[in-house]
Amino acid sequence: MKLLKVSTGGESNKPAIWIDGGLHAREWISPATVTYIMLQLVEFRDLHPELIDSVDWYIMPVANPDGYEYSHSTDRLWRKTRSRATAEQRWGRRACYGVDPNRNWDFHWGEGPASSSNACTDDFRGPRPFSEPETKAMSDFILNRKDQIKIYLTLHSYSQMWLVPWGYKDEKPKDYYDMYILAEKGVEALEAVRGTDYLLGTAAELLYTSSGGSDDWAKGVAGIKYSYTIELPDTGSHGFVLPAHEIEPVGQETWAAIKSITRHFTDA
Ligand code: ING
Ligand code: ZN
Repeated sequence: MKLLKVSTGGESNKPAIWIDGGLHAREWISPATVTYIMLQLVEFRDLHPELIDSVDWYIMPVANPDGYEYSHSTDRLWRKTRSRATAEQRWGRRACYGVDPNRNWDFHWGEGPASSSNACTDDFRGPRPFSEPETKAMSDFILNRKDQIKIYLTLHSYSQMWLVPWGYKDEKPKDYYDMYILAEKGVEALEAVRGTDYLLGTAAELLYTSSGGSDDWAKGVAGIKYSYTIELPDTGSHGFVLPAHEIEPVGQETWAAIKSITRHFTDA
């Protein structure tokens, strides 16, 4: 798995921001948007030097590389990883593949609805938390830097929503207000670019209750206060198969949002 660190070095206690994309294979706008963000951080760093000088960036553009490859070669709408289930994990004779990497994180794993124990479903939670090498590697990396990382962002699609934990239950974290206020800044900056409408709230309230998501783990276990899932465009007319001409505008508006929330940690 490839990870880009963008840093000017120097002090090692600068705030850091983590961004991952492509945890779900078919959500192609996500790796494309993360790539756009990498372009801004590396090639266009002179346009926003303060964001590079005072923050370290950890960026993983393709968090589910086997699934991503499979969605290109064989099944455009593949969601999960590509690990092969054992006979005990599936409910029939057919071979089944893949674990939903956004149900596999070790925080209230397997609780509640929208997370299946059947390996043949799209929301299979896996045989145990962090059964997948992808989620295991990401979580180990993040835990090693949990005090430095101030914002955890994971980009998914689709539905144009800025999701705040919790996803595993209806209640809100006790510092939900702070999380909401920062997210609101991001959404405002995003909407100012070309008027794209985003909804802001918890996954449980806007979509469905489901456990084992990465944002819940980043907040509940790693203790990263500002942890969000961003559901990129659109709202369903193209769904996962967003036309390529949307890559640049989605990149622009998402980057505007990320710049705006990052300033919370750079403007003293
Ligand atoms: N949606 C997310 C999913 O994993 C989500 C929604 C986010 C649920 C965070 C729970 C926590 O189902 C997509 N499109 O993947
Ligand atoms: Zn997703």
